[in-house]
Amino acid sequence: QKDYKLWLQYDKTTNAALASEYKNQLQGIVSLGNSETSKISLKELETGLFNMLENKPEVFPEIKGENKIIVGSKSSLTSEIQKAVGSDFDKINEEGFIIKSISLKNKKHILITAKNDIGVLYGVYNFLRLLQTNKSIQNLNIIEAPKTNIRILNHWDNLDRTVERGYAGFSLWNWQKLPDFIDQRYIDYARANASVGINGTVLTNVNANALILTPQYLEKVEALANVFRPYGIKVYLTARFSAPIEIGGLKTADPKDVDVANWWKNKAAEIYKRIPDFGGFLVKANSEGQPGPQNYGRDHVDGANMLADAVAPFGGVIMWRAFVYSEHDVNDRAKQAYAEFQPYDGKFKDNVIVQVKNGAIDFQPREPFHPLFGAMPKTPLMMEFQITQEYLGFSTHLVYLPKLYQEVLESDTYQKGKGSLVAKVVDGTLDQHKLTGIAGVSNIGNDLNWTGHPFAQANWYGFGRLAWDPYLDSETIADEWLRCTFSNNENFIKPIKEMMMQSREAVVNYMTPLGLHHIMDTGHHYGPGPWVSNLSRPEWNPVYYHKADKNGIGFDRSKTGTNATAQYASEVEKIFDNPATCPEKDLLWFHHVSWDYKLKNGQTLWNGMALKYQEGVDQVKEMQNIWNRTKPYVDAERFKEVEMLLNIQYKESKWWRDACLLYFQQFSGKELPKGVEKPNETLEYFKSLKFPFAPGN
Ligand code: BDP
Repeated sequence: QKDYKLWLQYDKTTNAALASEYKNQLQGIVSLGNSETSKISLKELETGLFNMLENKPEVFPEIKGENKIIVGSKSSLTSEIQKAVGSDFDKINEEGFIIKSISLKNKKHILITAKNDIGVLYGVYNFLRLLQTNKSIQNLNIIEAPKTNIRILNHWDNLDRTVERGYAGFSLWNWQKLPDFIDQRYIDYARANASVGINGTVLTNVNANALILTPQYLEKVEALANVFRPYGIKVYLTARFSAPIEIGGLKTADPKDVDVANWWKNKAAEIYKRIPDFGGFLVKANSEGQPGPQNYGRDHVDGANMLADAVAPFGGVIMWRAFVYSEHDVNDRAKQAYAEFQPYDGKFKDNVIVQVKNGAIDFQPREPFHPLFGAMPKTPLMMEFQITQEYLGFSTHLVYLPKLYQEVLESDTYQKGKGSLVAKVVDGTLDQHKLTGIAGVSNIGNDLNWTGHPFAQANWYGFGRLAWDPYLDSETIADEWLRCTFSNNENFIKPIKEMMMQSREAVVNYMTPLGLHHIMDTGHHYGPGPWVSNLSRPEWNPVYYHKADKNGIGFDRSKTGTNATAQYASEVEKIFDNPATCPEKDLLWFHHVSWDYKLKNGQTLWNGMALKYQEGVDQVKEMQNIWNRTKPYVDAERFKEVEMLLNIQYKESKWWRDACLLYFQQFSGKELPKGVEKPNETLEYFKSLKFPFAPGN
């Protein structure tokens, strides 16, 4: 099955001129290392070249003749080759690589090298990508290194193999058969991650189960760690804060209690004995009912630092999440993480990194960047993106997320003046932090195609690429991914790339245009539910977020409202605070404006909003048209899959448009403007739809 192979299709190079250039320059492999990782590098090169060029490359133990591809880390290179590399090694870090056309005794070769074997493997994938994307391999001089240290997937996988917010089947981890049964998928998973530079995986849900820390499960975790290690991937676990009580037999989990601290120290020692390169813990504490230090009158710093001490002797890291909001302060949920965490700046131990979601609410189709970015200069902060599409149509809607990621990463926090991009917080350059990272909540399950939607593979791929380099352009990434996954044919690439690039704006338009947010139906977040108002916690209700009434719509977070805008640097605050300067895409996030409010295009807010909903639907229709024209360039199976999924997306986009407009119309009291299709159903009908078995709950 083609889509199992992800972006590692290694299809035959059909361009004859290029194929002969490649064959000419790649007359065999010289492989200099013999670690497990080196063997993977060699095998990958052999597989890639064999498939793309259709002849099995010969492998040599040493350099003979010319036009060889030489692979090996620095220490395996002869002094002559080292000389050819010159000072390039100084330009890369421990995971970086060099791909270079070199000349040895007047013979040309291509060298892939790095300080370590894992860098060589990254170099191999990068090199194969050149061929996959039909680039020239003459006069190569590529020097690359990842810009962040921790490039990690967060699996929200439960021990019973259900996946919270997972829409691609069950968890990959078969805990029952581990450690003895090593599913080939574990290896293929590691390979796919390594190919985009992902170097960590949190195996378990942030809503954690303490059982994972018992010997019975640690043995299984160890088996996975052994599989992932040669691919440069470290294993991390979520730590349930109350584990000392639940599995340790203690009466408390108070972080200031000596027995508790010792329990965690011993637990860490036990884990590191099995898994010497264990990455550390990800912790969700005192958030949405999870236990934490506040249960004992302590704070996040106490909790994080206690765990940090436990893993510090082994080089472990604590990723402590800032996703907190409490039912006791319902004035504005968007303000709470900042209010709680910002004062802790500088108080965490060196091996703690605070993990912050991209926006202040929760992975919405669009959110302004989280105000914590840039606001805790003395604390390493890592980005948390969601790859799984909890609020963006599950794995049914085609939404290219790197566009969203890029929008956040290139936002300017102004915390140190103009140019203080979120990306600079994330890569540590803004405040000179060594510990850096990007996390992505995984969209992977045991579906044959891994991610449910063939195009959701692009979100996994693109996440990895941006974690490696947060400054990459999402369009470049889409181009790469399409070529590696489908075809190099321009007749395919051009329209489909455009389709991907507009897909994110389409979902914003048909779900939550102009800064609306969190109006999905309740619990499962499937479909529209702007009317929901009966949940126990006010800030779980969509009505709390849109605040529609006779006077208008939107959440006033400006000075006249909750003053959330004051959490941003003054330059940003000023822009967001004034409806006239606030970007219209964020208007209703920050302002409650009247139905007659004039938008920049001259439309009233009501008309403009209705037209945006319609535009979203039209965009999906256009995506269908574009896809249908590519039939000649795609294998029948993937063509059909995407065709069917786009049909569902189209239906659901209309559902969103109609349900939301009918609901909001009750308040605006206005007719739909010309150009917006009339709903075929009533509001009552939409309200009556119930989905108790929606996936991912
Ligand atoms: C929300 C999800 C919930 C997660 C929570 C989190 O609805 O399932 O547990 O975030 O990130 O988006 O902890």
